[in-house]
Amino acid sequence: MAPYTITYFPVRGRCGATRIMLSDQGQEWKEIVVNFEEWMKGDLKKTCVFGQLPKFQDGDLVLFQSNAILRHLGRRLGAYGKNDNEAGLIDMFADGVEDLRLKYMKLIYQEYETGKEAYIKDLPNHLCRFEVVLAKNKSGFLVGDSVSFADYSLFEVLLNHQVLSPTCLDSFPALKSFVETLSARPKIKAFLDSEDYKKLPINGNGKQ
Ligand code: GTB
Repeated sequence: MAPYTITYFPVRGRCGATRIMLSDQGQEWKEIVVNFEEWMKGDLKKTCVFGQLPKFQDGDLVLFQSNAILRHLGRRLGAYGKNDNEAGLIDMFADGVEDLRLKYMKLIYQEYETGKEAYIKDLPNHLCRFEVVLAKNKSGFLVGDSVSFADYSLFEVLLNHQVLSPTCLDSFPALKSFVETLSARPKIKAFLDSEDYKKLPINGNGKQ
């Protein structure tokens, strides 16, 4: 039986990186899909610690907050660095990815019509931070020489940005290679090619 259960809306959204991570790590999980109508009844919301999804179960452990879920899986599956220093750096990059994700979500959910052009123009100023790190760390990962939860989070946010602006990585060779390399990892490739992945919209409002 799959030890993990994800309860979330029928979107990639805040579970995109978790699903990619679980796939790459050879894990199975169960999905409980909550449609908006069901959510609006309010019964499930009342049981969620912050009144929001995703909810993640690992046996008896129940977690909310997508980044706490990623960190938990990082510890559980050995994708949180080799030592405390690497873990600190991984946290730092994961928080940097979260900053970019929040900007992206603000665009998608609040400013898409009025702000898309300016967002894409400003995007290199954010992507260049990660480009520098990946160009320096020859392993192809953000930290050390193995994949971490921050890599999955960055990878997923970059996939979304390539949909928003297909050429956005053209001036960032290290980021481009990072996306190509992770996309080609056999378990990630199989997941990205799957109907389970393709059938889900990136965001809840249909914008991308
Ligand atoms: N910090 C939290 C985390 O990282 O997990 C943020 C979680 C969050 O924003 N959850 C949103 C939620 O539960 C869904 S993600 N919203 C319902 C509520 O607050 O009552 C974004 C999202 C928006 C809309 C849809 N949709 O319409 O299907 C799906 C996902």
